[in-house]
Amino acid sequence: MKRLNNRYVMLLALLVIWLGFTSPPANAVEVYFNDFEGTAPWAEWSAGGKATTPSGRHFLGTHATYGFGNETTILTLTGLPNHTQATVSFDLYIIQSWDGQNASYGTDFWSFQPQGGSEFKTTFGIANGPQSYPDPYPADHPARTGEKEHNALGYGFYGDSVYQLSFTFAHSGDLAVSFWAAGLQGITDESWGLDNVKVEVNAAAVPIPASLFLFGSGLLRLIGIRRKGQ
Ligand SMILES: [Ca+2]
Ligand SMILES: [Ca+2]
Repeated sequence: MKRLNNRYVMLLALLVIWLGFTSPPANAVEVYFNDFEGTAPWAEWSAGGKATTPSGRHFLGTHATYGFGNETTILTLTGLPNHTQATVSFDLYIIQSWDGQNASYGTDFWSFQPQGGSEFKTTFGIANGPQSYPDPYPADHPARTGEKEHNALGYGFYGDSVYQLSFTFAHSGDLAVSFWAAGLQGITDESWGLDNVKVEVNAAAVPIPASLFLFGSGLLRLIGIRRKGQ
């Protein structure tokens, strides 16, 4: 009886190890990350090179210090694993005297949109408000609502905000997402940039192979026979 118990435990342990090695991968798979600390150019971006904040952080933008103005950049990724959903996360730098939908100095729009998907269009304010973020435009919130960092980037003219944004959407195939701003005053007055851009997809679960079921049922049958024979 003792021998059977030992064999039973050993077979069960083998089964657990086998299942452990062949179980489906975690749902979210990181397929892209860029903190823009490396060497430009980055061909996956339609516009933007290495920009540097006064505090010394490197980020994506077309202007060396200010990033982007009233411009669009598109991130394109190909050869992704099969998936049905994507998540794009990033830090958004809102730089200097943005005015939200202030009647005199706005409206300062910023937008994110996956190709073929719905647009998230909002406004940000630093010098003036109200701003729409964290909701889509139009909505009224005080300037800087939801910022993650306050004047951390070292800009002089009204300062800066860092926001952490994340969008999850139904998606398959190649990925193209656009980021743009419109309505801004001059580049030394109001600008923006991207940092720590991460893309994750929910890679399809790997089906458990039929041979594994046969192996498992074989083990159980073996245990059953031995037990009966005892
Ligand atoms: Ca960076
Ligand atoms: Ca403005």
